[in-house]
This record gives sequence, structure tokens and C-alpha cells, in this order.
Amino acid sequence: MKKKIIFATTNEGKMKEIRMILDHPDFELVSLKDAGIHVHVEETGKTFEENAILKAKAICEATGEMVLADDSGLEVDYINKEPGVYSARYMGEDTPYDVKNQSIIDRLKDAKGEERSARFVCVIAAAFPDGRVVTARGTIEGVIGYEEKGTHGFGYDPILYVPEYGMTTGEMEPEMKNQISHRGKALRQMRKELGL
Ligand code: ITT
Repeated sequence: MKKKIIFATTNEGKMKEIRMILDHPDFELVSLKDAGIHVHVEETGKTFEENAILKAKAICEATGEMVLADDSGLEVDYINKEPGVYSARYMGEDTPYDVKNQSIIDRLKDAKGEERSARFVCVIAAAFPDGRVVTARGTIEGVIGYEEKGTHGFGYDPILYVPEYGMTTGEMEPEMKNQISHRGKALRQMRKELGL
């Protein structure tokens, strides 16, 4: 029987990518919803690391099992690395992403060329019942586009244009995004750290 590993996220977009990236014959990843866990974790940290650890630890303490968590976001250099750790909460959790994305495009109306630099950051944390914690970080660099492009992915994917590939992460097929993304890099690093 496959061993179940809890992934402390409520974000379906993330979970879909995580399942593809960590596809493994010996274990099955379950989200908080799959596991029937309804614990709200306040993300009070100032860094991705702090918030990823907060989420993984809280669910590890509630279940007594090893738990993984993802804290991620978009850093836009021109606006002091906003929305950063507030990416999900930017303009309100329930504001549609076309509105959030357009707001960022509008705030960069005077930014040209390299001034538009931005990146996705992902930190994965693993928390163990004995109190041990391990983290892994990945990034993908790009620039903020002049309009939304692409219907794949989720969140801010339609506005992060990756010059090397000539498209936004929202225009990439899932397999391709996972190969080069912040989340792909952080999860593969974590797999190495855990020897999985
Ligand atoms: P959980 O805490 O339950 O995992 P969340 O969506 O609140 O879900 P975060 O606090 O880590 O998670 O916020 C991450 C936000 O960053 C996410 O909601 C998106 O807006 C953005 N984001 C992260 N990775 C992204 C990606 O691959 N593509 C597009 N946007 C991304």
C-alpha cells in the first residue's frame, strides 16, 4: 500500500503541480481537503521560509505525522518586491486574478525593459514529529508582461514572461512549467534532502 504524505495546502493549483512533480510509486500526496483537516494557519511570517515552516509545523503538530508545505509568491522589483509573501492576500483573497494581474501591470506603466524584472519564489518546508524542520527554495526569473497571456497554471502565471522561453508561465504546458518553475526546483531539491 502507498504511504500517504500530507501536503499542507488548500490551493488546488499548487496541489495539481505538486502531484505531477513528486509523482512517486511508493507514496501518495494528500491535500488538507483530501485528509479532512480543517486547521486554519495564520501566515504571520515575514519570509517565505517562516510561513512555509508555520504551515508545515501546525499540521504536523495536529496530526503527529511528517508534513510538507509550500509558501510561494511573486516578487516584482519595481514595486519593492510586492506582492511577495502577500501574493494570495494582495487586494483581498477573493479578488479575481485578472484584477490583481491588471493592477500589477498598471503599477508598472512607467517601467521599461529590465526595470520590469520579477520572479516567482517557492519555499517547501518539511516538518517532522520530533520537531526537525527542513526547507528548500526555488525561483524562476522573468519580467512583468504588458498584458495577460495564457490560460494554463493559476494565479499570476499570465503576467510572468520568461524571456528565455518567449512566453509567460501561463502559456506553458504544465510539464514544461514544472521542469523550470520555482516549485519544480524547490520540490526536487526537497526530494533530494529527504532521500525520496
Ligand atoms: P496555501 O497557503 O493553502 O498553500 P495560498 O494560495 O494561500 O495556499 P501562499 O500563501 O503560498 O498560498 O500564496 C501563494 C500565492 O502566490 C498564490 O495564491 C498565487 O497568487 C501566487 N503563486 C505562487 N506560485 C504561483 C505560480 O506557480 N503561478 C502563479 N502564481 C503563483
